[in-house]
Amino acid sequence: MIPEGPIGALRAAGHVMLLTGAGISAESGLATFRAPLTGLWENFNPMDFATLHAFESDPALVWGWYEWRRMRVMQAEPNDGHLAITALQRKLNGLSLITQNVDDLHERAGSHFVRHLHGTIQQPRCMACGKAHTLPPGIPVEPDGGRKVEPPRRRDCGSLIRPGVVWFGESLPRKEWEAAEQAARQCDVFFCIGTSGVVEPAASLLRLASARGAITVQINTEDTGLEDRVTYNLRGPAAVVLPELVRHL
Ligand code: BJW
Repeated sequence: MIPEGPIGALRAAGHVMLLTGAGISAESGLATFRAPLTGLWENFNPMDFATLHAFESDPALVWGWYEWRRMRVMQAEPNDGHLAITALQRKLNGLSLITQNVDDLHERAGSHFVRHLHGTIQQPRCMACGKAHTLPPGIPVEPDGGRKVEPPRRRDCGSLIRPGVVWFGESLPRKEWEAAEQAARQCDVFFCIGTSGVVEPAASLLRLASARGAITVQINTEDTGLEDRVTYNLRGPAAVVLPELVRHL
């Protein structure tokens, strides 16, 4: 049961911002990062897989892990949460969709102008010049997250190709970040959906929106510690709560 508050806020809003995290893709079968037992960081130390130092130390280990994750993304389908966001985007005039996710499930659900703060797993790039590298078509075949795979090299300069994601200690893509900050400053309603809110600077967007007077709404299956900071806390899976919210509009 959705309370009247967030429904009324959405109806009245001129500009709505959605910040999504791994939880929105959980019901598509993609692991989140910090869930007890099943989270990626429960089973793989982020310092061994999600830093530039890790890639430079053992490129095949890190590339193999991202190929395994890319395979999982390509096999996954958007869920009712992604689809509800697309419906929301069609219903409302001003909606900024900012995601921390590296998957493309928002796009495959039909959403437009998705801002990826932490990059995208389908768009690796050259280590030396940053130029995008096109991967061969088809789903990579990787049996698990532990197999090493040598990363490709650029033909012309021989430089290594790296995953197109943002690792710890790296800056976020400037244009994406500026767009996210601007949306957080301007929005009337801010939703954080399926994110633990622990990774900076993405987590600061809620504080920014809140400081600017936006109504803030959290959708999450668990407590995150943000409950006292948001105006409304909607407990439940995004794939259930979001379609219900859209139905009420
Ligand atoms: C459901 C659900 C369902 C489940 N329905 N909900 C200030 C203070 C402290 C530290 C820092 C700071 N500023 C910077 C830092 C360092 C660092 C950081 O934040 N560290 C903290 C973790 C301590 N940040 C950075 O390094 C960032 N860069 C940066 O700041 O650059 C400037 C700089 C440069 C040099 C030095 C210092 C600063 C970059 C961060 C990059 C994060 N990268 C990752 C990996 C991306 C690639 C990959 O996919 O492998 O991004 S880490 C990982 O966490 C991934 C995610 O996008 C990100 C956020 O995770 P998310 O989405 O919230 O997932 P979970 O698992 O945490 O939560 C899921 C939630 O869903 C849970 O709450 C569930 O309950 C819920 N859920 N099922 C609804 N069905």
